[in-house]
Amino acid sequence: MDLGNGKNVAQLVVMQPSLSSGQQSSCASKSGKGKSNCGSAAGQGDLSPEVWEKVKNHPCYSEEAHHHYARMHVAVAPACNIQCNYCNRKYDCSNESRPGVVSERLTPEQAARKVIAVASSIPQMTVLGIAGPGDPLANPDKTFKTFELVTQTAPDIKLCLSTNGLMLPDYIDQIQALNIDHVTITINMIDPEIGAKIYPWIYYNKKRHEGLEAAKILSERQLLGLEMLTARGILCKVNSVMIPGVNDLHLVEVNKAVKSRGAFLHNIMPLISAPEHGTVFGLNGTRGPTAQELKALQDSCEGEMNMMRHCRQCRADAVGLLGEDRSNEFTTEKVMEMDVHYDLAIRQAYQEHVEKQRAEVVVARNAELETLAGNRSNISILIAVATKGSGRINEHFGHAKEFQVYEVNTSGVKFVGHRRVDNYCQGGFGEEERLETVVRAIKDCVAVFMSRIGHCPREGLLKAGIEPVDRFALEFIEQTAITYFREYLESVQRGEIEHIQRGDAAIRQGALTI
Ligand code: CLF
Ligand code: SF4
Repeated sequence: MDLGNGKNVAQLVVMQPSLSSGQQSSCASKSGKGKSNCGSAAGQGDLSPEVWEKVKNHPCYSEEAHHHYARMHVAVAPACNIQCNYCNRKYDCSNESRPGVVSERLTPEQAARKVIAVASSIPQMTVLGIAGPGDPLANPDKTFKTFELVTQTAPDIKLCLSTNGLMLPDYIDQIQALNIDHVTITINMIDPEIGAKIYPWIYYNKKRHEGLEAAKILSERQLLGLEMLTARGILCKVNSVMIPGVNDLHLVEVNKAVKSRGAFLHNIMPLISAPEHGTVFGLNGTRGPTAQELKALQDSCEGEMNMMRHCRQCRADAVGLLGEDRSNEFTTEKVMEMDVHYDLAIRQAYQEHVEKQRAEVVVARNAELETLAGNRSNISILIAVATKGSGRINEHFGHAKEFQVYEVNTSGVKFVGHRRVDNYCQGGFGEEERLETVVRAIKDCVAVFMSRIGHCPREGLLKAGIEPVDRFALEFIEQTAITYFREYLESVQRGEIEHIQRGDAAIRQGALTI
């Protein structure tokens, strides 16, 4: 099938480095393990068909989908109506974005053209989000106009909105009328005393409010907006920034409050804080959480409610799979020069191909899980993985800019987070300093999987007590993580190795560029 740009579906498959030609070609019958889950379980589980349809290829609402499907953001919303102490207006919105200046602000017309250009080139791009760089609902005309224009040309693209929630109750009708099925609200507190430490002021009803009063209004509006959306069947995700010493303990209460109001997913993200960002928290030395502090809080909130653990705190103009950014390929200048041709059939054909690959991952994992049947142990390990996506181990150690972290025990395998690093290999040479940052980021892991690794970093990892594993190159992550765990457990049970509780690891806090 021709894409109109000289490429066909087969060529697009080859263009995606992470999409191998399918070493295993059986099809999944069913996936999922009962409970509706946005953790590692793939498949519909006990979600209704209607909800499954909304989440199945949304990379943020389904952890499993994020290995296969991409999102894009368009930066059409520059203004904001509140001030968060973790935000510097010169940078992207920290609700949804890492601190990095947005390259370009777009008009709705420019944004719509960009979306169509990306959708034509990246057929697994399934979601358009508007997340800043300010607040989308502080810029309602630009936000809704952009969604309207995109829907006219590309009705298959899911629409997604992320807001601080202050103006949300006023726009519920418009959100529903435009079929915006996914709304994220950033809720960092339900107690104004805590809110006053996070928000110095808000601008509401043509007036600036400060301190407790500001936090009270914001909290009431956020919770009201959440209730109104869920009453209409719109899927809501709640983002919370974990700020140690300010709201970390309180977020368990926030979790209960949003769960009781029907939120579908809770995404607790680490505070990104460094003096160079010029934020209040960055300048007053408020630190972000460690990897294990974040995981412990996420674990404690994980009950019936799904916790998101794969958020990349992406920029307001990010394009691509979560964790990658292809926005440089789609600058306004480049988009204007592109011969844009939107073909729904091509996109659907490509996505069918992705679905087959996705099913293979699940079948392989479930078959491997059977080999652990009857084996009960309290041992649980973390494994870091270098991957470019598609659920495979397909990244060279030296090229990895992040490692995905999986927890494995006799109950199964679960994605529990990711760690950003400086890639070890620089122009063909490894850098010792960079290896140290990698080790700091994954030192709570027993092993790290990669497609290839050089001699020096291999030795360095071994010295740090982390086993480098390249024997599973190009194979499925979850399946091989279970294989590795089974072998590890057998070695422990035979007394050949001793299982040692690992230490904590660092979440990278510096300025990020993706
Ligand atoms: Fe964008 Fe947000 Fe929609 Fe996703 S991002 S508006 S829900 S399409 Fe996703 Fe990025 Fe995390 Fe946001 S990884 S920052 S949760
Ligand atoms: Fe910054 Fe977003 Fe907070 Fe507004 S809502 S102050 S843009 S982090």
